[in-house]
Amino acid sequence: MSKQRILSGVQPTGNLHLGNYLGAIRNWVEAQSEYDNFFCVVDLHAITVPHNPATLAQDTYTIAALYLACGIDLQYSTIFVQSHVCAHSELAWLLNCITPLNWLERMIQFKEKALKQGENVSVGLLDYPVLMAADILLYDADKVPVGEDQKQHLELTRDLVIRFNDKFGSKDKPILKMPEPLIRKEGARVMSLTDGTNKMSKSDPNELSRINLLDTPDQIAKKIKRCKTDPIKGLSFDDKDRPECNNLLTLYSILAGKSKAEVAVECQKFGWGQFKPLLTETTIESLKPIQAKYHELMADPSYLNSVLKQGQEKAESVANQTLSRVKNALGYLTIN
Ligand code: ATP
Ligand code: LTN
Repeated sequence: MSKQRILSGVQPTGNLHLGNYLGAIRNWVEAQSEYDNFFCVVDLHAITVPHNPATLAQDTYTIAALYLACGIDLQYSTIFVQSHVCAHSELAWLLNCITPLNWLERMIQFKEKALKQGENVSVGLLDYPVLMAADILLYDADKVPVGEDQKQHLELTRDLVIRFNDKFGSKDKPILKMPEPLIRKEGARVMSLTDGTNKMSKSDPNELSRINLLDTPDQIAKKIKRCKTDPIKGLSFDDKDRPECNNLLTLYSILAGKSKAEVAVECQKFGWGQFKPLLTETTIESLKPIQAKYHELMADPSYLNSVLKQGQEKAESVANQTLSRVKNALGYLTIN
């Protein structure tokens, strides 16, 4: 039997942080041998908020290199850049025309990001989930591994599949494949270091709120030293009044590869003065191999170029077939 297909992506909108790693990429890496995987750098999504043209290309390279540095293996996975495969934009347009406007207006991420943009909200920001649906559906993905924040977008994708297949397919001949979200419990929502009730995010203007995968040991030490804590003695998980404590213990547990129960026992009598150096050391050590591999890859742009070129070809061959299927179902004229 052929393997199930996975598709996921990250936007080149800044440095990858521990939330992106633990919520998404680490899970891609762990499961990759069981699936046929497509991982894209979603650069079309990156311009849905104001962006800097001078850094977009470099940021795209960085994310692709980090995929490899985190352990994405080309034996199992294809890495490509979203804008290199035109079918993404084209399918997004076709899906736009069957998407009710009010489905998009109620997306939480849209509402949150629109609030931050003030006057300057683009149509692209509203349309973001439709482009994401196109990314997923072009590859007939079975599973989409993402962090908790993307759950609503996956639900919209699933609603679009039902709507499209109802209108243009038949029960025994669905045009689009129904994808499932793959959201791991641990690490699905890493919180900000400066506010345990907000998710860690690339777009938070406060650098101290996140640990980036490429942070130096000094930066990591500084951020953990300054991170928000509480005055309660002893450390424990799952106390609703201690979101920061839960977040930092969770980070430690995942990065140290220890179970929650082990960490609960180890840290129950700790004060922050004892715990913070431990978390600092663990974080620095777990990021070291990723950083070393990243710098090695960035020193050889021709290799990275060839990876992305091959990725483009492989992605195109799958995506174009789906696009033709969709266009046929919609009744478009074809000429040979
Ligand atoms: P932005 O702040 O620009 O929206 P982001 O930090 O949310 O960016 P994305 O590129 O939107 O990052 O997300 C890439 C992947 O990382 C997605 O699967 C997303 O669910 C996951 N992710 C992002 N932030 C977190 C977080 N704090 N905890 C767990 N997973 C996260
Ligand atoms: N919206 C996602 C990024 C993204 C994505 C995708 C994830 C764009 N297209 C397709 C999974 C599958 C985010 O993490 N902000």
